[in-house]
Amino acid sequence: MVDKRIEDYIATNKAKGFSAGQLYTALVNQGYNAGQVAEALRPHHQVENKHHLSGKILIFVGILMILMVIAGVFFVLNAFSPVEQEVVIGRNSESAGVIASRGESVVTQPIESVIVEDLCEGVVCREGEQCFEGECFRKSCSELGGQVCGGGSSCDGSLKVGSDTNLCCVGGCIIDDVCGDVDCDSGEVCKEGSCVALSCSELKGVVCSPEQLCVGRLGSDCCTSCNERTDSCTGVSCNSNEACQSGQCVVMSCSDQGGVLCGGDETCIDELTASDAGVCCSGSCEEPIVEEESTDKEFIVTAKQFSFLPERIEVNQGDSVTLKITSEDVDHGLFLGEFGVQVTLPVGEEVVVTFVADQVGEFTIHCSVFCGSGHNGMTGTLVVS
Ligand SMILES: [Cu+2]
Repeated sequence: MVDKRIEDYIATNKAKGFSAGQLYTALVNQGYNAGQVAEALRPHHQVENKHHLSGKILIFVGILMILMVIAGVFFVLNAFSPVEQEVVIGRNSESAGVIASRGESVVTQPIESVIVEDLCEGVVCREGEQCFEGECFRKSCSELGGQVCGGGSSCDGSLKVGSDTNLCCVGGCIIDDVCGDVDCDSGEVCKEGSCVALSCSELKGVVCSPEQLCVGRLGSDCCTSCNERTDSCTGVSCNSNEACQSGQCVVMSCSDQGGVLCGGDETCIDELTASDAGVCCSGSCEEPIVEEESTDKEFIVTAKQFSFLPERIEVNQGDSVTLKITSEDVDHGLFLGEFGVQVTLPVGEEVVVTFVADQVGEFTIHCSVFCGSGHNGMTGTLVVS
């Protein structure tokens, strides 16, 4: 039981603003039992503690608000700084790529998956091919520095094997020359594919009158120059290979006729007339043509995933080579650019192709129709010796 005086003292002085600690010290100093004083002060002390507690909560809330203000300032500053983008690249760039824009959250992948996987490391492609994601593909013609020659033009340089088009020309295209293979006689010129006789003025000659002597015949009635006949030859008519001398027709020399004499075993391409020294040629003389020894060679070739059989074909230069190719399983193609061979091979159908092996060397035969995973390795070899 607490002393009534202690309670009165506390009630009186509490109202004056003394704290529980001060009241305790005063009452104990006055000789009151410390236990009773403490007992009487306990309710007041708890109230004070509550007051202390709410003060601490206020300080805590204050600090919390200051921190929130700092965080807010930091956020605003961050919002106006450049945004870093993170790009994740994997094997399939369409699905694996992530580009973060401002305000979006990015799910960061583990470091290992961010590293670009180099599937081409260690992959060795053939000439004209490049590695992409671990597989070799033929380069496009433009990547090979060439161009595909269109209709009316042909390749002036060499055809590059390995282009995706198979007909890639390195060295430029030239307009096809329709006179390229036309061989005209002397006194003629090729115009748009056919031979046309040159006019006398084009031959830088003159046409002599019947009263004149033709000197240096360039054509049937075209001469280098004309001489006036002597009186004795007036009215004398000679053959075209003759000239009148002192009233007589004399066979002219070959050079006077505007021709040449072929020597040795040369062949006269265009015989003019008999001259004083033998057969006079109006055109040029040709070395005798020695026929190249050529043989027809035929090969039965089978195409199947992923090889040509026989894998190696050996011929001699000049041989006319015929390949009879049949695909056994799926559609294939056969490309041999150096000899202009490019055929598709529908399955089960024999395709015959003939070409002249006019170059010496080893040439790779490619499959030109995509036929599966081993397509790029489907090759054969043509050896021309
Ligand atoms: Cu193929």
